[in-house]
Parts: sequence; C-alpha cells; structure tokens
Amino acid sequence: MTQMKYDKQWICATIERNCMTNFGYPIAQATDAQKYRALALTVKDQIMELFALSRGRREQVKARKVYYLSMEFLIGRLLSNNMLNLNNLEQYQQACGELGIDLAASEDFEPEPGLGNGGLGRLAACFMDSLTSLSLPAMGCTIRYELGLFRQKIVDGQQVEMPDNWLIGGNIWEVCVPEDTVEVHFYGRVEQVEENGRVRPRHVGYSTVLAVPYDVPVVGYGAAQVNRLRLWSAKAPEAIDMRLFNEGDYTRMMDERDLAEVISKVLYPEDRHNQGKELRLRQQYFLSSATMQYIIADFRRNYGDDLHRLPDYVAIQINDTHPALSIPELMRILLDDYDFSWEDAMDVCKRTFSYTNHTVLAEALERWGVDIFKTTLPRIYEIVCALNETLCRKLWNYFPGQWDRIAHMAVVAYDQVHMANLCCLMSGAVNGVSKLHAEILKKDTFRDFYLIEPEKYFGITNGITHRRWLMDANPALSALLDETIGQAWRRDPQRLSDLTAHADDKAFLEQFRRVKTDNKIRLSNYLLAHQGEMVDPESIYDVQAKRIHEYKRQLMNILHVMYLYNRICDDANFTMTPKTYFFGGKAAPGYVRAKLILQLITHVAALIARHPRASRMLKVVFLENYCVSNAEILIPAADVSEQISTAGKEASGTGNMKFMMNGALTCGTLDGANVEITQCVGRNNIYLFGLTAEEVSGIYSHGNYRAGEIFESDPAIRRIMEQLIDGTLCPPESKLFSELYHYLIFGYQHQIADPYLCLRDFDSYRTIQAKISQDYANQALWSRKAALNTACSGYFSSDRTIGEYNDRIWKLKPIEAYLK
Ligand code: 26V
Repeated sequence: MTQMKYDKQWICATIERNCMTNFGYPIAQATDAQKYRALALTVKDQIMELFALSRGRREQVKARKVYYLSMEFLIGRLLSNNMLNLNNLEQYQQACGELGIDLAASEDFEPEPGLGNGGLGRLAACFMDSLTSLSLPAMGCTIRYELGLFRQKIVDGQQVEMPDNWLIGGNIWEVCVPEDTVEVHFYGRVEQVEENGRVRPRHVGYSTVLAVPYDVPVVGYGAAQVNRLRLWSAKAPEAIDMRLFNEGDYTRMMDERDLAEVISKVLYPEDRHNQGKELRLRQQYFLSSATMQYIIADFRRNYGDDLHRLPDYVAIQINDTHPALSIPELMRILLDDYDFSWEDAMDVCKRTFSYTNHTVLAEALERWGVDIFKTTLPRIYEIVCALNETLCRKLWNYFPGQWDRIAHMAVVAYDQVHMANLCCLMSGAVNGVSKLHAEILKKDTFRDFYLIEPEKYFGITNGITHRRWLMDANPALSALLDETIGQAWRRDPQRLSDLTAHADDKAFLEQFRRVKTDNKIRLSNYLLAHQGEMVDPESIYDVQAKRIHEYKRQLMNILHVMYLYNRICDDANFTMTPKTYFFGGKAAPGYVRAKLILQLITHVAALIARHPRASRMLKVVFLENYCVSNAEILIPAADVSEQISTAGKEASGTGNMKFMMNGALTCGTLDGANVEITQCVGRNNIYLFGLTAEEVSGIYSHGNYRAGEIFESDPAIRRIMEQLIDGTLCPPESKLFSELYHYLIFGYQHQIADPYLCLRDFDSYRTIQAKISQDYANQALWSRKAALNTACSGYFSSDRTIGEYNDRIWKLKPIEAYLK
C-alpha cells in the first residue's frame, strides 16, 4: 500500500492540529505529555484511515477469519511499534525533529498496558502482530482490565505490589464501540417453559452485566492491513441504578453496580494455582459470552443467518482453557436461540474451536467446583452436564468398563468441572507449544484423549515477533543487519540466516560486539537512572528474566552466585571475568516461596556489594518491575540468557527466543523450545547442562531422590545451605531463609525435598557456568557464537508459528489472495 499521503508535511500539520484541537495549545507551548498525546493521536489518525480501507476489503470479499480468545494480551507500548509497522518511522522522526518533540522521551509518557502475567499473554500479542503482518483476517478478544498486572517495587529487598492504574490518563489507542454492547447474564435459575408446543429451557431471575467493547487497532508491517484487538469492559445496566436510586437505596445501588463492574476491575496476578475463585469464573464467562455474541452477530451481518455455516467462515482459538466457556456458550446460543439439534450444535463447535495448552503443571489445570459453577452459570452448567453425558457415553465405547479412566477424562466428575477435558473433547485441534511439550501432552497429560483421536494432537513451536523484539527493541543491531545482509530479513525473518556467511568476518564481528556493548551501556544508564545502580558494561551480562517460579529455578541460579562468592572469599588468588547477574520478574502476591526466593536474590546482591574484593568480580542486580518496556532494554544487552527450568516443566519459553535473536548465548536445560533452539544453532553455540526430561521423570517415578545426600557429600553445597540459616545473609534475622533450607534438604509433608532438582543439577550447572566465563574471555570466539545465534533465530519468528497454525488449523487466506 503506498502511503505518499502520510509524509512529513502531513505528519507535522496533523500533530499541530491535534495539539490545538485536543489541548488548546500550539505545539510550542504544549507540555511534554501533551506532545506525546498529539503525536500518538496523529499516528492513530493514520491507522484509522487505513483501518477503514482494511475493514472494507475484508467485508467486501467475505473473508474467513480467526478469533484469538485470551484472558491476557500483553501488548506493550504501541507508539514506536505502530510507527515502525506503518513503515513511517523516519518521517515521524523528522517531523518530531522539526516540531521540537523528543521522540524517545515522549514514549515514556505512554503507560504500558500490563494486561497479562507473562509468556501466555505476550504470545497472544506477538500472534496478533504476525497475523496482521501476514495479511490474515483476525480479531483478538480479551478483557479491558482497569488495573493491569501490579507494579512491582522492591522495598527493603522485598516485593511490594502497587496498583497499575494504566487507564487513568485515558488510553489513546482505543475506540469505544458502544453500539456493540451486549448483555451477559449471571446467577438466576433455569425454568422449563412451553413455547409453540415445545418445552424449552429459559434462564430467568438472572442479573445482567453489560459488556462494552473498546477496540485497539493492530497494524501489520508495511501497513499490510489493520486488525483489531477487542477489549471488553464490564458495566452495570442503567436499569438497576435507576430502580434503587428512585427507592432511595443509594448504598445498595452502589453495591450492585460494583458487583457488576468488578468483573473487569483487575487482572488476576496468579499464573500458577487455579484457586477456583468465583470472580475469576465470572471474568471467564464474561469474556466468553460477550465474544460469542459478537461473533454470531458479526457472522449474520456478513454471511447471513445460517449458523450451520459458521465453521466455514470462523475459526476460534482458545488460549489455554481460560476462555473455554465459549464452547458451552456457543452451544447455548445455537440450542436456545437458534433451535439447533444437540448433534448439530456439537458438530459446529468441534469444527470451530481449537485449543492450545500452555502448561503441564498439575496445579495450573483449571477445575471449578460444581457448586459455584452451578450457582453462577446455571444454564451453562446444564449444558456442560449434558455434554458430559454425551461424551462419557462415547468414551464408554472406547474404554468399556473402565470407570476410573472415564472419570479421569470426564468433563464433570467428583463435583468438579474440568476445563481441559472439555477442551480436548470439544475442539477440532489440540496443540502444545513446542516439540517436547507436545510429546508430553500425548504421552502423559492427555494420553487417553490422544488414544481416541490421535490425529487431533500436535505441537506448534512458539515464536516471537522480530518486529518488536529485534527491529524496535534493537535498532543498532537492525541497522548493522541491514548493512551486512540487506533488508530482506525485515519482511522474511528466515533470511536472518544470510548472516551465517559473515560469522567469520572479523570486521563484522567487531561491529557486532560494538552494538552489544552499546546496548549494555544503554541498560546501565537505565539502571542508574531508575534504580541508582551502577553496572560495569565490561562485565558479562548474565540475565534471567521471567516470572519467579520454583520450576524456573531462579533459586538454583542464586545458589550458584553464592558459590562464586564463597570461592572469591575463600581464595585470595581466585579471579574471574567480572560478571553481573541480572534477575527480573514478578512473584504472584500469594506465592510465599517465590517471594522468599526474590528476597534471597536481593540479599545475596547486598552481601556481595558489602565485600570489596568480591564486588569487583561479581554483582547481582534485581531489575525492578520487569515488564515489556524494560524487557526491550534488558534483552538486547544480554550476553547470556538463563533458561534453566527443570526439564519437562517449561512448556516452551519465549524469552529464550528473544534473547537468542538479540545475540545472547543460552545457558539452558533441554526443556521447552530450548530443544529446537539447540537444533537450529547447533550444540557448539549453546550451553546445555542438567538432566533431560526423561531422566527427570525417571527420578520422580522412582521416588528415590535424596537431596540430603547431595548436601552431605558436596562441601560447597553444604556451605551454601548453611549460609541460608547462619546469619550470613541477614545478620539481624538469621532464620529468614530457613524455609528454603528446609525445602531443599528435608522437604515438607506432601512434597519431596528439592522437588525441582536444584541440588541435583547444581554440579552440572556450576560446570557449564565456568565454561561460559572461560569462553567469554575469548572475544572472537564468543562473538562468532553470538552472531550465529542471531543468524539462526529466524525459525523463532511468530510469522513461522502463525504460518503453521494457519496451515494446520485455521486455513485462512491472506486478504490479497481474495483480490486476485
Ligand atoms: C495459568 C493460570 C492458572 C489458573 C489461575 C490463573 C492462571 C493464569 C495464567 C496461567 C498461565 C499459565 C500458563 C503459561 O503462562 N504458560 C506459558 O505459556 C508460554 C506461551 O506458550 C510458554 O512459553 C511458557 O513456557 C508457559 O509457561
């Protein structure tokens, strides 16, 4: 699409006009915040014009479309990403220069929409970017949480959660679409009523919540097309307000309003335990019901009233089980509103829905108690029970007499509703997010389901958008790539492989190193400005940034740092290449042990800082409030990427891909997508250590792992363990970390000692870490490996991932294909 119209002149004039019409100031007199807004509004003006064209084309050709449903969309800031995707960055830069707007400073006025916990939400955002850039018709649907994921402050070495009120100054990018408002019904009961000689169920006595949509446009690269991310916001209907208002019962009026509007108030900060909270169930149904009603309305507007044809035009992807109530919700609409037969309704569902699983941790598999389910969603509960009956009858044919097996696969069993079972039975495709993860699903988690419909189960390895994570986050490396291999990689990231030919080019490697150093300086400046922390860019930057979880083993990492500290203290002659260990990540507020691990990290940081000689070689930095915006600064600066989960536990990981693309070397276990990273980059260019997934599962099933024996036999480990309880770390409170000591060596009642095998893998981790330091000293060797990581990262572009989803599941045509 040519965009001659949107030249520097147009941009300048539009910024000027937006500043005047919105704030009543000429740009020269505007505050920096107003300048940001005038600029962002201008970018949005351009996007909305393109959106109108793009939507027109989609509707004209009656394109088939995918809806990506997710309780989380961690999109990050949009200003620079949108300018970049509009292919108009330079013109905007020039215009800003002319108007005296500091572009980089402007960006910091944009609040980050923190509408996700971690990988699952960020993946959804990368997918929208790729879908749109590949010209595929798509819509993302989620909740417009008023409070995103909490902001993390570190106070006295501990995590403190602060509210993330991101909407407070208004959201520039969204467009409210009040005419698409729908009602979502909760509670009440189901009555059987006779209508036209037929008895049918009717949901009565319910309470209504309005779902009001706000759309955020998503621009494809080169303005390929513009899709939408729809954010549903909960609002109380005016009717309840007025009734109680007139009765003079103001407090009850407010209470009822709050009960409705609390649904989109806050994102749950847990990504581990399914706590079975009613509010979370209401959020899930709210998203599911509002979205399904919209999908039906949109279908009828574009394709007519025969909903049997829904699967011809609509694919729905369920991001983990969180939006799975869409399935019984579609059943409800087809049965109750469109008179579908039970079989036809089931058939439409199976041909429309697909489900992606993102975790095999048992505690994260969603189940709902029948009691709250039935009370909150009475009609949906009936449908789920009827589905359960149909499905169990079918299972009986496969597994006659095997009650336990069938109960294990049932949608409703032992007073619980099992969401993953519902998804497996009712979707046309079920996928894992890496090769290893998909194998584990087939062999273990969903084994019985796989046996009955093997063709439905497969793996599609995750990806990340190279537009945000390379072009936008690392402009210096991008410019060097352009210079070295031309610009083809920007449209086709697989072309990053062209870089392989330069892996032995000394001059190129020199420049590659220079870029890395500059990015390390950029990070150091950020840390100085934001945390008053001084970091030496000459040191190795070793980074572990991700949610704090036992299985991700930040604990093993910090125990190893303690080991290095001890070596320095014990041996006056010991020296090592200076190394800075960076940690970033949030702990779920209720996850006590994760918070304690975080506290251990900050205490080890302080311990080292107090020691004059150790602090010359070793430093630990905890990056506060890890989020998309500071990840964009952190990742390009990393030399080493820590991907050290207990093998078999990390479904894929996507941070691993971002680091790799930016030329960091992975220190990792053979877990999740690390397996494919190893295949792409070769064993010489990655630092692998530790048990394999198979060995781990062997250890678990034998039940003979004794962490205590390692503690007894390895004096270095013993020393570290004792430092957890002898006051080394926190003299006034020597018992502060005794919980971790106990956890690692003795275990607790229902759990073995060291369940994630930190001590078991410690020795192997220590060895690989030493090798990393040694290799880093040879800068020529290191840069070569680093450059090869970038060169081999094309496979991990989410464009490839989306291509696979499309070929195997969605079968969409790029919009241009319709126009031929
Ligand atoms: C789980 C739960 C459990 C119930 C309570 C609420 C809640 C909220 C979020 C989650 C998400 C857990 C799953 C998840 O984030 N998985 C991550 O997905 C990434 C994208 O596929 C993948 O790269 C990571 O390996 C995987 O941990």
